[in-house]
Amino acid sequence: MKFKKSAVPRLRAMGRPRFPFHTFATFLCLLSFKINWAQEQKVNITQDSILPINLEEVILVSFHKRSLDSTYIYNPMATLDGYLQASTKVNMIKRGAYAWEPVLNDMSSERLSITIDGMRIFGACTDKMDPVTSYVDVSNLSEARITSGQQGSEQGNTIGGAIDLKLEKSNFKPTGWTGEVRTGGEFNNAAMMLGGKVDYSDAHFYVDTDIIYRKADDYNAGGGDEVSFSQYEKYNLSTNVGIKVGDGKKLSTSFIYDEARDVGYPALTMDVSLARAFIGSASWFQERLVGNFRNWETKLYANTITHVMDDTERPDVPMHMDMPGWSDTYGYYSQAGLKVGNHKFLVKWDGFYNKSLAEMTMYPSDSNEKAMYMLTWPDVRTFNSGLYAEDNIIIKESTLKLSARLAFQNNYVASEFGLNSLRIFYPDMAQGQNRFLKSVAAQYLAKIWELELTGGLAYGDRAPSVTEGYGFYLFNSFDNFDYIGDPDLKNEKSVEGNVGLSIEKERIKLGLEGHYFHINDYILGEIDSSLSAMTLGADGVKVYNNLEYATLYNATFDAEYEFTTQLKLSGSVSYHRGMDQDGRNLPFISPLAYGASIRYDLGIFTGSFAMNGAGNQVNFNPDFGEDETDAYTVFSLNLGRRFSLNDSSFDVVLGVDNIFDTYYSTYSDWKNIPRMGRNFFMTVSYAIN
Ligand SMILES: [Cu+2]
Repeated sequence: MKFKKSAVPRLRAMGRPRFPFHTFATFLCLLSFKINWAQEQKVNITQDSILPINLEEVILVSFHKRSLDSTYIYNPMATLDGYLQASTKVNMIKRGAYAWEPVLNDMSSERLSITIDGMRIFGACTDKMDPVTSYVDVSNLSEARITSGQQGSEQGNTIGGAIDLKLEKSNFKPTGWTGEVRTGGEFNNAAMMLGGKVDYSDAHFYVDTDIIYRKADDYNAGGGDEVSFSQYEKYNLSTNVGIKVGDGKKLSTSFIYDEARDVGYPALTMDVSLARAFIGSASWFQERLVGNFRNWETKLYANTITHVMDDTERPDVPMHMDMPGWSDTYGYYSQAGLKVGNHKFLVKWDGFYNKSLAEMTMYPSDSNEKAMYMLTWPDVRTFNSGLYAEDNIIIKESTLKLSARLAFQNNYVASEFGLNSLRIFYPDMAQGQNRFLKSVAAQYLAKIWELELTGGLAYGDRAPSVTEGYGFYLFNSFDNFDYIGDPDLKNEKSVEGNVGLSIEKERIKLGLEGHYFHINDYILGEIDSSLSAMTLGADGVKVYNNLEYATLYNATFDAEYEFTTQLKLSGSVSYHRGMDQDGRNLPFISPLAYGASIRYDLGIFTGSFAMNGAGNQVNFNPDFGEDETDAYTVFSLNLGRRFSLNDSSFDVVLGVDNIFDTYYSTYSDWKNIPRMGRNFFMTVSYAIN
């Protein structure tokens, strides 16, 4: 179960288990159909006669929104991690107060496709300290689109699903100049946030700029104990420019600079002195292409990440280490839509080239001994290019969506030194390697009276990640083993099915949803007792290998009751399970989780009271450092007030998370680091329209 320390977005009608209902926020859970092919356009669920078919959740992330309508409240303090955690589908693995790692269908980074406006980007940390989501801020975004399993294959090869973070753009709206400043604070960890934006937009041109600064000290767990090394500091600035070149033709660019410094990771043995990203793109859009093709969009992009780990602040380090990492990605995509009769097609061609390099230098405490140098990611070049197509077929009151992706991937170890190091274990290892990746999916949705039924079947595969294929003595502090990759791993192949059922009748909404994955050649580290660890104090070495298969499934039930349009009660419960072919538990599988909230929204005044919790983690795996995490339940409360002036507005939000100062940790807290104790927060924002 998740809970977050910061003021977070939350609140939606159909709540859910790991739902941190405890903050002010909002989100909108929509089963939405992609009507607009163009990247900038928002999903429109009302206009088309077609039923929604993607089991897609759209979380409104933007805090620039003015209106406190029934589905939207904003809390300027919320982090992107907080928003994602508020999602019904996403969990977050925490190693500290910053840079949580998203989990979808009990699968994380290497099994997901996480993109920023369709751009591929890869973290530069061998220890997963910098998920893609840590390189953007709420101030950059308008929404996060979450799709499950192969429904996410539009964004790239994936097993668990996709999260696409949409940048916020004025997009030629006739708003003229607008601006906003916002600030907020949290008492538990003396966190502060200061942000602002200035936008100009008219029918032919727009420019958006925003900037945000966040800083936090160590937080206190429930009961008052300080969690050392949980501080962080972050800056982010971004700008988007768009020019209308002619009728239906647009040129747009976006740029994000993100830098975090002095980030503590209490659950790990090292911290981060610098995590920095430059993320840029240029795109061309035109409404008409040849024939009946419409909404043609082509984007070129590049991003570069620098990640520097630091153990100099830690006491009693047995051996000091320097561990910098770099990840550069260059990519493109070009897509267009086509409507013929009751068919709606989308065709997309995409590709990226990534360069991942990470070093480790170990300095023995005896300064007469030589420092040891190795490449933990041996300058691995990944080239991936694929073709994606989907067809949405409308048949009376139902919709069938068929989709497929075929991609080619090449991996190449560019460092001779790194290659020779890996050849100690794999003497016949080739320097380069080609793979073909495939995905096919069918998703059906039908509406019968008030009942909405959906079901899907899909197949997809993925190549091993850089870590799984080429990692060299990567220490995992959770299970205390060094990990080594295997370049000859087979692709992981998933067969999945999903079913959903929802009823909406007058004031009641009920929903039931289930996902099942049978994954052949599931990649997991296994102990190789013939090898000895490099890291002092480690228990041994694990090598990534293909299990025969693994099965993962989850089911969620949620319900909502509307007393009046202003007062809503919602709740949910979810069950998750993940096992290998021998019935052995997989690591990081959620226990039973639940949540409920009551929410009041009168436009100028809003309030909510929420509860969430989880049962005992009965199905844990000690081989991966897990133990039985205890059950818990936490509560939160918040209140918001909007003051409207002439052409500006002023918002104040007050709240308290973890009201009873409960000491707890969840199954996804690295090494059981406790979550934040009672936390009062307050945010203030002022916007000029
Ligand atoms: Cu790191």
